Amino acid sequence: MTFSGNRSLTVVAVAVAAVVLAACGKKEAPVADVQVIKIGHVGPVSGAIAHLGKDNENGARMAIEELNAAGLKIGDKAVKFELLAEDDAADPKQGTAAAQKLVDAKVNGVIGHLNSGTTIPASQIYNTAGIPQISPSATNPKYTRQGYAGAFRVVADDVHLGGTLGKYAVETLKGKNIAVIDDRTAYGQGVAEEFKKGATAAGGTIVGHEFTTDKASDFNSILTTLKAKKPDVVFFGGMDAVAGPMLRQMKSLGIQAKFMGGDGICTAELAKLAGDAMKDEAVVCAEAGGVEGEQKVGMDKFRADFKAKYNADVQVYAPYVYDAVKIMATAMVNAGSADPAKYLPALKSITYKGVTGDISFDEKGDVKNGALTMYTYKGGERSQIAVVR
Ligand code: ABU
Repeated sequence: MTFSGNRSLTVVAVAVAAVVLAACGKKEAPVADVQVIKIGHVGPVSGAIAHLGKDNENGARMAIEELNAAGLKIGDKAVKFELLAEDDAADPKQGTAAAQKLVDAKVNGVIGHLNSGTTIPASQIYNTAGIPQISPSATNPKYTRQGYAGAFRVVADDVHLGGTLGKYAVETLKGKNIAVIDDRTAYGQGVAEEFKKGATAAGGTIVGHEFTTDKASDFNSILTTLKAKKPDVVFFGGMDAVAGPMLRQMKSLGIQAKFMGGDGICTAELAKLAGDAMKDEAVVCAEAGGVEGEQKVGMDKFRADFKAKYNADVQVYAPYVYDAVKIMATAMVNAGSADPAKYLPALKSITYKGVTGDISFDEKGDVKNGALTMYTYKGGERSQIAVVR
């Protein structure tokens, strides 16, 4: 597709009828043209994973506030960034409705959505409208494989994530008989299939694959079926809101297997959702990004600042959203324009040092050299195992 739209900035001629009170009397300040740059953000801030949507949205808010405090200029104009935050409730239909609303509002760019199942259908709408989109967390590979010039992602995809976890299940956890469950969403299904490929290639045997939904709360039937196959590892492709109750029911049924999942379960909240069903080091998951060495200083500071500001721990992806907003703004500054057609080339070629690491994009729009961070849980807290590439 081409980005032909000559989207004019929402240039709000803010007639700053500012009155300067000087010692000698009142003087009119010069009229200032302030460009309002609209950044859309979409995630589920209602429903079962609202805690994750709020985490992402707060990451965006933090970045926007800092950009405005920095008093940026784009070209020779002072700018003010405005966040247009929409709720898609992790539902594909609500996702496309939110996307259309942002297009109608003439946003200059979009950060989101959180879920693959909403990001992929929404990306078609942004692409048609010529609006660049950076997803901070959708990991289904299809998102950046549709040939859309304006689709970017700052995290690794499910091929990397699922494949690495599958290999880990066999080579490190010594899993031989491996059971799989997925929630049939674009994310859950995709990451489970990649996990199976990775586990099988490493010599593991998939003894069963059962299915649930992203709204289910009763897993007794599928867990009973899988228990009969004596798995030593159970992998779940889905989100933490389902994984928590699933872990509780595994405990009730006496299933001793290690529990694994992708980034969707790898949250601060999972330990609370699972309660006493989560034994130390019995759960292994991976975030689709990560930093090591000196870069940890910036990430640690971000986490501390975030906690101080929102009185909440980072769940998973707030730092990635924060970086995504700053990357989009940096591309606008570099291009001297917030017109999508003008700043898109600067976004494609960006090199950016963020709190989540060094970010640049490959020809598809995926982050180059994406990392994964493997975690387990100890004492109800996420505990890092290793950063792998
Ligand atoms: N990547 C995990 C959660 C978001 C998604 O891809 O659906």
